[in-house]
Amino acid sequence: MTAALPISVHEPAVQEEPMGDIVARFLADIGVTTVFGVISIHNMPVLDAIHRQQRITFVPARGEAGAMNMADAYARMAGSLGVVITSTGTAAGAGAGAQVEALTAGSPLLHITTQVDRPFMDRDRAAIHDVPRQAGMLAAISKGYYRIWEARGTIGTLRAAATLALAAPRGPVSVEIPVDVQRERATVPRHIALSRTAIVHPAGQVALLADLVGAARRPMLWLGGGGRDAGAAATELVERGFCAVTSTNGRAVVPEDHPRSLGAFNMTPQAQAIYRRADLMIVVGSRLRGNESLNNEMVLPAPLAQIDADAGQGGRNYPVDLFIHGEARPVLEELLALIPKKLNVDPGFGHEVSVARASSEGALREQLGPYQVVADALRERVAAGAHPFVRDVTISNSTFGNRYVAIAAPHLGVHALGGGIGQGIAMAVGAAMASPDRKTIALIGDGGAMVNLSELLTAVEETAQIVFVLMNDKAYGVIRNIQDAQYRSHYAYSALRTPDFAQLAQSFGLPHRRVSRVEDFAGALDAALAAPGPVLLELDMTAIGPFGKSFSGPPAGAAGSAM
Ligand SMILES: Cc1ncc(C[n+]2csc(CCOP(=O)(O)OP(=O)(O)O)c2C)c(N)n1
Repeated sequence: MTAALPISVHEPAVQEEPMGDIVARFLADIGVTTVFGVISIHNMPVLDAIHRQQRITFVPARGEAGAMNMADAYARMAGSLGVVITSTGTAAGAGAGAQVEALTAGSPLLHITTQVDRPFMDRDRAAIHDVPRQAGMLAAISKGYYRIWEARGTIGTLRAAATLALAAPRGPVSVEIPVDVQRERATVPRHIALSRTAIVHPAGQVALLADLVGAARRPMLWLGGGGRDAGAAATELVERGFCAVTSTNGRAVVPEDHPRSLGAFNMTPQAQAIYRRADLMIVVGSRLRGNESLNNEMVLPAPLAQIDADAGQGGRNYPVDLFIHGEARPVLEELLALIPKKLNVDPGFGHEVSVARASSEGALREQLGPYQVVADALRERVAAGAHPFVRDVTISNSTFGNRYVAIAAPHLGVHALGGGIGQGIAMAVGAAMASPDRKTIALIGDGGAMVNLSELLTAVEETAQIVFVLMNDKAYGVIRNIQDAQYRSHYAYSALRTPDFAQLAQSFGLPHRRVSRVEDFAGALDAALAAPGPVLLELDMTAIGPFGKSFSGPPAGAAGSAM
């Protein structure tokens, strides 16, 4: 008698699939749940597969710039990979300004764009949608750039791109997929997962930093966006005796209301007096940006130490006594292990910092005039409600939104770090998609709103939980103030025809309320926060009147204005 052979039925490890399906499966397998973009003939194989597979929510934006801003804000809010899919040529170009913002802010973004068919690519043969030097454009605005030449390379290339985007220092990575490659089929592995890369900082360096800390009586931390993951360690350093200050991108790395922190009041005369008193500053993951350091001429404490995940940033903007190439969290954790539980620091310094902070806030309030009421109403609600707070480039944000209105955690603040107006509406949509349980508050201007108005429709279509607070002065207010200050009030090109926002919102199906008296703002804001879906809350600044003191850009260092 012969024993029956066991019959083994098993799935083959690999099977042939259309390339678009491979891309869609890759994204879902690595945990992507939401993708933003605009459909086009050159990306339809991928978007068709995303739709068929039903594992990912695709948010159709009205334009590529908006889609890019949405993916960027989503990534900042979720702390994970943001994904945007565009088409080749004009479409990839339309997203470029917004991708520059993602690059500036170090957002982990995967930009999947396309290319014409391979025989026409890079040859200036006038194929539709072609731009002959697209690769150069993408390389210039990306942390990394890849092209998928053949479908069998899809997984390897996408994995490399996503890993690079997520590795510190994070940033947007672009991948071009020629449309004929998207139509190919290939066999690729079935089980996909991403590995993470980490920087191992050199041994012995943190001990040198600990020596500096041991010798300091008034040590400070300057915390930037690179410190966002190091909140617990940074806050512990503050508890042990450090004082802190943050950049705009590093807001809330230590709690913004901590008595030993200047918050983001980082350039006031009071802050500068504190820097002159401090005897050590450790700069953690910050570029010390021009508009936050008087173009690097603001005097910072000595010695100055710097921790950064980007080796090339070492000493770039300020000469430093010690540079540690590493990631903020492991470096600060090692530092904590090397220093005492209570530092031997000047007991009065924390008090000086509290006074400087209060005095900076008081001076700011003076400048606001009637808008104190608006600033206070937002300040009372944003952190308490853990609302995501998205900010365009406006007078209201450059004065109070970027520092006076506290946020509850670093990821809850999204701001156009590169200074480009018009990104707030789309960023609010991306933030809201990442945070559906909390109402996102977006503080925007009428000038910025006009740039990407169409994305209000995306907000309506997605029932995004957003209150848009629109500061409508019917002008490019910042520009007008600069014209007052530097151009003898010659108002060239700064007046702005804006639509009747009530009518516009009605046609969009977007609830709208106009506030013409500041006293009505807090109540209107509460009603908007309580309403489902997006709401447009317009402040009629022409009725309310001007700020107490005009804001005409951050004070400039010798290199000129930083606006
Ligand atoms: C993309 C881009 N274009 C132009 C500018 C120059 N700019 C800086 S502020 C500003 C005005 C913004 O107007 P608005 O949104 O109404 O805000 P307000 O200044 O009135 O507070 C302009 C045009 C810019 N920063 N970014």
